[in-house]
Amino acid sequence: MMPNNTATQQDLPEIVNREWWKEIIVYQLYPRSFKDSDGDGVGDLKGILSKLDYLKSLGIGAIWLNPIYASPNDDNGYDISDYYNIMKEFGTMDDFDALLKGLHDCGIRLIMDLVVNHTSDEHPWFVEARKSRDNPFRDYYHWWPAEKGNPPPRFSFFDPHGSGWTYDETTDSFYLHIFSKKQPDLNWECEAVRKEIYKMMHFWFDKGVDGFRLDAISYISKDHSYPVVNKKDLKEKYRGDWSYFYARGPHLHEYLKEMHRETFNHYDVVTIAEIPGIQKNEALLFVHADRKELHMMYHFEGMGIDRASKGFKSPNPDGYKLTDFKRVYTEWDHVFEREGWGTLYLGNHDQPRMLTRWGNDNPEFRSVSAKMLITFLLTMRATPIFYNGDELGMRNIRFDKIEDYRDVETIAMYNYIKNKKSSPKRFLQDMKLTARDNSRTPFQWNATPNAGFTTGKPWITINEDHVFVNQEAQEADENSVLNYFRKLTGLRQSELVLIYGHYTLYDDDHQQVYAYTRTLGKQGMLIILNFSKEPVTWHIPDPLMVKETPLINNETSLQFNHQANDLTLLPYQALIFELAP
Ligand code: ISL
Repeated sequence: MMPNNTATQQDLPEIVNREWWKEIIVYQLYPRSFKDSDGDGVGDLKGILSKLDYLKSLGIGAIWLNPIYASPNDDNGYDISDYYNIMKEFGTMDDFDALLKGLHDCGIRLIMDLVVNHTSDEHPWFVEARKSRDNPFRDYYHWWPAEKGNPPPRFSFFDPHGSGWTYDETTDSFYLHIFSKKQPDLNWECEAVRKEIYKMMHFWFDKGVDGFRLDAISYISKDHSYPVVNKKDLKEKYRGDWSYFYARGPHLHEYLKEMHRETFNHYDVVTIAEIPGIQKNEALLFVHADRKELHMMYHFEGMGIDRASKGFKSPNPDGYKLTDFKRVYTEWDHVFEREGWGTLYLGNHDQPRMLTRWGNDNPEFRSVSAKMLITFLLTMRATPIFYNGDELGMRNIRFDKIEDYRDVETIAMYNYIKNKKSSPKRFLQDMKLTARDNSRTPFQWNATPNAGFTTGKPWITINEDHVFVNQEAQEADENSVLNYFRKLTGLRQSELVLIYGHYTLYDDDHQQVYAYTRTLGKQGMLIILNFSKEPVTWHIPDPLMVKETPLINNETSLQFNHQANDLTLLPYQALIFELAP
């Protein structure tokens, strides 16, 4: 959906290079947990199709669909065994074609999630490759012959022993897997691999898909000498980030250019690249239009500011500082000030629920803080990527026991800690806040026992709070988070200033208030967000002048002393004012 604003490029000289993918709101849909149509407890494509009206009502421009290809599901579809088929639990290719058509008929584009750094160990390429050292597919993967001794250690978060190499007896060799041992890494140095991947990309583009979210794409090129990683360097120079040794290999940009030339270049499509560990000064290497590589990417810097310096995904006991939050998103805005284009997210299938993490999921503040976070996401200068369920204000489930978890990462790390003879008590406590399964619980459609998600036994426990947090109840309530979300998507779609307008931060060291303007030509908006549970009085900085009544207020009241230009914000209050001309 393009903004219905009729302004043209000529009217808006400040806007460079309008593109549809800069103007959409992306809705990330986790198919396993969205809607089950056949009662097997797992969401599926027909389920999504049955909810088209709902999707259309959201005002979104595209869906990023998590992987739906054939997969043994070691990592919920991020282990693909056949790129040309649909996962059995999710349905058939006919279902896919119907879904694609259904979405397009509603004006919603479809961005597929594609994993090309690795395949499943059940992919026929790997099944062949492991048969013998001279198998024609051997070179498709990374091997270390055992006669050379043990390979230089590589860490895997998805392995109970933490090892990124697994020994394979048949050929007396180790193979590399950055993720679980059922996810062997593809060897991109092998030309045949690259050709196969491009061929497969054409298959999906020819069907009409509108782009790919490219999983862990910076990992595809590696240093094939597998240098020994010096622990001190890893800690001090690379802040413990293993991605420096897995990712950004010597041929990365060469491959991305080739990929662009061979595939994206032939279609009107978009790519959203996941680039763990990316630094600001590297970003434009990936997404500067002139480089003809990728279109957009997402970074992880914001996801680190609430973490403790030690422990696996341990949260900082004091939460996060708003000043850090503002700094990260402001600096990333500046990266794309003139070239490239950013994305923005506060949660996804790899992160806990945004409400629990960045807002406040206590009943008293849940609705208002969810709306405040929505306001932030939909008013920044970057394509917002919104995770399903956040439009209802869904929150972390906070499992007590390891048996409740389904995620390969959480289970592997639990066993890793036990294998190290440490107590997993602290780990389980931390996971309540940070585990990925917190965001993977089923979508809450209504208050019935399985939340309207399935008639069978759900693959993962449904949050008990669905009795009061669900879509049906929120449809009926004009002040619901859901209806607020719709109001904001509508506003973003109708105001180019919210998409392309220049971003200016005010009061960067204020600990409670995040305030910024977006300006384009003569038009301007001031966004004021109280990120705290305390009320706060905030002075609108000179010389800014706003219109008397706000365009958006997530509360029912407003305390505005016009004479003094002071606002007293309620906890988590969010306001959008038009600037007075
Ligand atoms: O989720 C993470 C750690 O908890 C990330 O480090 C994540 O592993 C990394 O961002 C890569 O993520 C992607 O590839 C993984 C898959 O498990 C994730 O779901 C996916 O987003 C392996 O394919």
